[in-house]
Amino acid sequence: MNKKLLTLCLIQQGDKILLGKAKRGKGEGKWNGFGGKVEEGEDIEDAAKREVLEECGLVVSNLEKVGVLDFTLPEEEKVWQVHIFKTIDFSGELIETDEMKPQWFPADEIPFDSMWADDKYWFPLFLRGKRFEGRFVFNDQHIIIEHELREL
Ligand code: 6U4
Repeated sequence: MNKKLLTLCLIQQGDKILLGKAKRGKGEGKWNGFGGKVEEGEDIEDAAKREVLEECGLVVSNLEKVGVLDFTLPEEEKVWQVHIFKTIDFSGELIETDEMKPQWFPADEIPFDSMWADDKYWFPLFLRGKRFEGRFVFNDQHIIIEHELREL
């Protein structure tokens, strides 16, 4: 496998989306959904659930697969393939962890300027309930130099 598999889970309640401000990793300081690396032999959806629990204390179920995006990043040998899920089903107590500071955002107040640069391309599709796939190539200034995005 020449790709690194990652998950990203977006939790929705009414017109609000739960995001977390990352405290470490490549996305440090950015708002994003919850997620991380899929472990060797782990089911992708199970990895998505595990990461949500680890990062914000919630137990999620009924995940819906909404998108797959490939990212080419400088100084990363492997393409990052991010599997994006959405759910409205969650339980447990929302907590801040050493990885993420969670906060609910109204759908029309998503903080795109403090998110990964690709999010402003695909998030509108997600918010309209669409499924999508695509790929983005970043340069070392975190700028997108090439991209494709397709609604499914
Ligand atoms: P873990 O497993 O948390 O150690 P790590 O390799 O540190 O993973 P991290 O935390 O830097 O990765 O970032 C992974 C998280 O960010 C995943 O939820 C996937 C998500 N992600 C990565 N690139 C993204 C991008 N361009 N746009 C986006 N989310 C991205 O919206």
